Amino acid sequence: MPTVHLLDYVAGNVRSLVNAINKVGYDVEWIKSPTDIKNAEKLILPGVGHFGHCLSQLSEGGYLEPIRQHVESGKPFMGICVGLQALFSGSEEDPSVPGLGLIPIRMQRFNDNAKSVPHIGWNSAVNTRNGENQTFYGLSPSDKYYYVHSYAALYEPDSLENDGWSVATATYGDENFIGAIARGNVFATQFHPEKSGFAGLRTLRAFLNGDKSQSLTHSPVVQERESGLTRRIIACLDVRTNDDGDLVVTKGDQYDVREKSGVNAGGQVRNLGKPVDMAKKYYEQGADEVTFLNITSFRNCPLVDTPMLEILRRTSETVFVPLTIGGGIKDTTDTDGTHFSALDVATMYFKSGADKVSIGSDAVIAAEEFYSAGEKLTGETAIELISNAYGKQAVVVSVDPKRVYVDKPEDTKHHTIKTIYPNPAGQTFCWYQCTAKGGRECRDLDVRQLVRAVEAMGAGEILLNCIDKDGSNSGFDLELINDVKSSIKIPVIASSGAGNPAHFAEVFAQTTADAALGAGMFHRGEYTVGEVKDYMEGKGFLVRKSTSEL
Ligand code: 1PR
Repeated sequence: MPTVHLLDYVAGNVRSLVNAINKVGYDVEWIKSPTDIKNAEKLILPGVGHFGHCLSQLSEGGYLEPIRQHVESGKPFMGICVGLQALFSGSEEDPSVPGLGLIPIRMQRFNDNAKSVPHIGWNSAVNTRNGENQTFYGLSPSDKYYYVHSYAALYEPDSLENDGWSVATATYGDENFIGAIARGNVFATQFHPEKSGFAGLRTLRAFLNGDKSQSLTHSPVVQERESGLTRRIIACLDVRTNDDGDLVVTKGDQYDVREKSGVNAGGQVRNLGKPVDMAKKYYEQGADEVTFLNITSFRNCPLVDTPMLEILRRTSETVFVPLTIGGGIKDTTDTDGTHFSALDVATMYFKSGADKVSIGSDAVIAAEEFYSAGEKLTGETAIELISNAYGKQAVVVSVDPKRVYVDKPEDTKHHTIKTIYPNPAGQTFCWYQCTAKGGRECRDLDVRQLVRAVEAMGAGEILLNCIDKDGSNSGFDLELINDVKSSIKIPVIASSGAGNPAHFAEVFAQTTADAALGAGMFHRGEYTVGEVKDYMEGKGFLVRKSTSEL
C-alpha cells in the first residue's frame, strides 16, 4: 500500500483518521521526531483542542520549521481542523501564539448572538468559484461535512482567491467562514474528513491520490436553503451485559431495561442486538452520529479489558461519523487497585476511536461542589481536565432529569416552569431534578443549575435526557428543552421520547435544539434514520442525506 506520514503531536483521536486513510487504500507512517518530516512525501497534520496548545507543542517539539520546509518544498501537505488553523497567522483563542502565517488571517470566535458555540455538526464546503463547474479535492456542493470548532477564519470575498487560493466556505448563522482551502501542494479542511462519512473519505482519497481539481458532473449552484448547518439526527445505543454475560444493546422504559412481557418476561435484560453491527447499520442509514452509553459501566472488569474499548475499536473501522461514549467516565480504582483518573479513562476511549466522552453522574457531583464552593472552578474536575486536554468539543454532559411537581414556584428553591401537562394531582408547576447513577439517586440540584455549572467548567455539549419521557414514544419533553436552551450557549441534544419521525420535526420546530437523538424506535425497527430524514426534509428542514458509495 502507498503511505502517508501522519504527525500526531497531541493526543487526539487519530485512530479514526488512520482507519479512514486505510479505508481509501493508504498506510500510515508516523512522524516520531522533527527529522522524520524530511522523509515524508505526503504529510497530514491533524489537530484538536486549543490553537495555542497545539502550536506551542509543535514549536516546543521542534516541528514548526520542518513543517514550514515541507510546505515550501512543494510536497503534498494536508491540515485538518487545528491543522488548518495552524496555516493562518494566529487565533483570537490564544492571541500571543503565532501560527505558520501562510495565510494572513486570524481565527475569530463565532459570535453566539443567536446560535450555539461551538459550531458542531454537518455543514457545507462550497467552492467560492461556484459557477465554474470545477471543484477541488473532491469537494461537492451537495455534500455535507462534519465540523466541530469555536474559532474560524471568516471569509472575505476574493481576498484569498486573488492570491491563488481555492476556497470553499460554509455559513453558520450570520457568519461565512472558510471550510477548506487549497493552493499548489497545500490543502486544508476545517472539517474532519475522517468523520464526514463517504463524502469525507472521497476528499481524503482525492488528496492522497493528488487529484487536485475535478469537473462537476451536476449543477454546482447551491440553493440558499441547501447551504448551512443541518439538523443532526443521532442514534443512541445503551449497552450492557445481559444475564448470560453477553454484551447487548438494550433499551429501558424510564430506565428500567428488564422485560415485562413476552418470552423473556420475568426480568431478563431486554436484548435488541449487537452493538457493533447496530452502529454500522445506523451509519449506513445516515445517522449523523452514534452514541454508546455503557449503562452499567462493567463494574467488575479491569479497565483495559472493558468490552466498550473493543466495541469502539471495531466500530471505528467501519463507521466514519462521530462516536460518543458515555458511562463510567470518572476517577476509577481498578480491580487490582490501580488508580485511573477520569482523564486516563477518557484517553483510553479516545485512543480506541471515540470522538467525545459523555459524563453523567460525575458531572452532577462536580456541579454540587461548584455551588458549595461559591461557584468557583477548581481546574480538577473531570470536565475541566478532559476539556483542557482534548478541547471542549470532546466533552458531552449527559443529564438525566425527572419532573418534580409543586403547587406553586415558592414551594421550592429550584427553578420551576409552568407546564401544560399537569400531573394527576392537578399541579401545574414543576422543576427538573437531576439524578445520578442512571436515575437511581435523586439530588438536590435542578437541571438549570447543572447545565450552567458544566458549561462554566468547559463542557462542549449537553445530552439532555428526560426520565419521564424515556422509552415512552410520546415525543420529546419540549418544555424541558426550551428551559435548558434558554440558560446556556453550548449545543443541546434533545433525547428521550422519540417514537416516530414527526417527533423529530416537532422538536426542531418548537425548540432550538441543536440535535435530536432516538433509540428505541430505531432498535425495534419501527423506523430507519433515513425515514426520519426524509420526513424532516418534506417538512422543509435541512438534513444531510448520506451517499453510500466511495
Ligand atoms: O453516570 O457517567 O456512568 O453515565 C451513565 C450513562 O448511562 C448516562 O448517560 C445515563 O443517561 C445512562 N443510563 C444509565 N442507566 C440507564 C438506563 O436506561 N437504565 N440510559 C441509562 C439512559 C438514555 C438515552 C436513551 C434516550 C432515548 N438512556 O440513552 O437512549 O432516552 O430513548 P428513546 O428514544 O427510546 O426514548 P455515568
